[in-house]
Amino acid sequence: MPYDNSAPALGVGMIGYAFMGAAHSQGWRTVGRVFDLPLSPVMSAVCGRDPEGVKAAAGRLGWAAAETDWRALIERDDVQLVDICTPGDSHAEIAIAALAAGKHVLCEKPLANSVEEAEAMVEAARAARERGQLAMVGFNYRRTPALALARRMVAEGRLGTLRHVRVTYLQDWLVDPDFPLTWRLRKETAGSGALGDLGAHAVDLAQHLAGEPLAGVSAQSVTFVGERPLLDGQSGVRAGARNDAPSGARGPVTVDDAAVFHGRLASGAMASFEVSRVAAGRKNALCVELNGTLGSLTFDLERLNELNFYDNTQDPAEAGFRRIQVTESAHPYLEAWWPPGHGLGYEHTFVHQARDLVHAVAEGKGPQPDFEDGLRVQRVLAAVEESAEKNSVYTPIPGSP
Ligand code: SOE
Repeated sequence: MPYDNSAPALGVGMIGYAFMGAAHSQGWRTVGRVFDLPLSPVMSAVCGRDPEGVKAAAGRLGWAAAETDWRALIERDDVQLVDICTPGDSHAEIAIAALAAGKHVLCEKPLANSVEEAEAMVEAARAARERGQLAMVGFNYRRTPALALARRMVAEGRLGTLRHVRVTYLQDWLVDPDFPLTWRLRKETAGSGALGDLGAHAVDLAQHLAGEPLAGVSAQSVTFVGERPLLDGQSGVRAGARNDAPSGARGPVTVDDAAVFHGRLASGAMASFEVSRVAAGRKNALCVELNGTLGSLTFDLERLNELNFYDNTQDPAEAGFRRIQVTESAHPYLEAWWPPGHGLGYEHTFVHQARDLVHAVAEGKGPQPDFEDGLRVQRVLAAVEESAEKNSVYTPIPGSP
């Protein structure tokens, strides 16, 4: 959808239009209206297999045209950047083809369904980088202002030497045993369950906030509900959607419902993780805690405009956690938004992601997180699966110190 911005156009084509596609569309629709950008994103075309569905989505989400074949979308002259919002089993094929077609790529997380696919994507991104193309993976939570502030504080040494990084990411949309067998519950489409869906964010954030990789892990994972109602035709639906027409038949769930794992970061700090989609009452509870020799930080996505800081250099008589309201123009991304004190939400992380990617394309550098970051996470996910299969045997992460 065009808007008044005199900067040169950057044509965007998006593949997939369910939950993540809607979130990315929100980012592309809004970014040029809030931030001053060196390029003006134009929502050229969206792609999906169902002709009626994709046409309706184009209208609803603000895309100028609809395609039903992703190969046609990546060949379009009005598309310079391909945004991949499909299930993980098609990420590698689409991203590699889009890079070969000379396009920049934004790919949803987790980067792929296997380490091998992620390695091939990194290879393709490296070759494309030589030609000036960029490839980014969508770990959007890095761009929550409070977590961007946390990253800044850790990098400035406000926490001293890190001792603990603790990340839990809990949801409850699979508590109901009759929730249908969507693509997110099948290994061949999603790669893994809560692990790839939520654990990918948790691992990326731990490594990003600490500024160092995990060296290895010991893990347990579990599938509590082994069979779920089949969907008619087994088409995927957005997370949270209910099956209105259950056929009565059930099929096997082939991914985890929950996983718990721990390990050490390269510096020796302890890192621990718990991810679940069956934690009743936890809706989108991504909680992060960092403890260092000079202080601690805590964050909860369900209160995303707040960051709690314990400064261990304070007078002990007055020491205590201080709640920083991350709503001020001094905070990351917030100068462009509302007057002081007015908070942001989930969707703003996608606007910030689009902002940073547009800058990276214009400046020809970055963007972070790139496909190498995505591969680093993928290796951790694979190590977690391997360790869990071997009943928690410590599993080193290849390539980590
Ligand atoms: C579903 O569990 C989901 O939408 C994830 O796939 C997203 O990455 C996360 O941001 C919210 O939960």
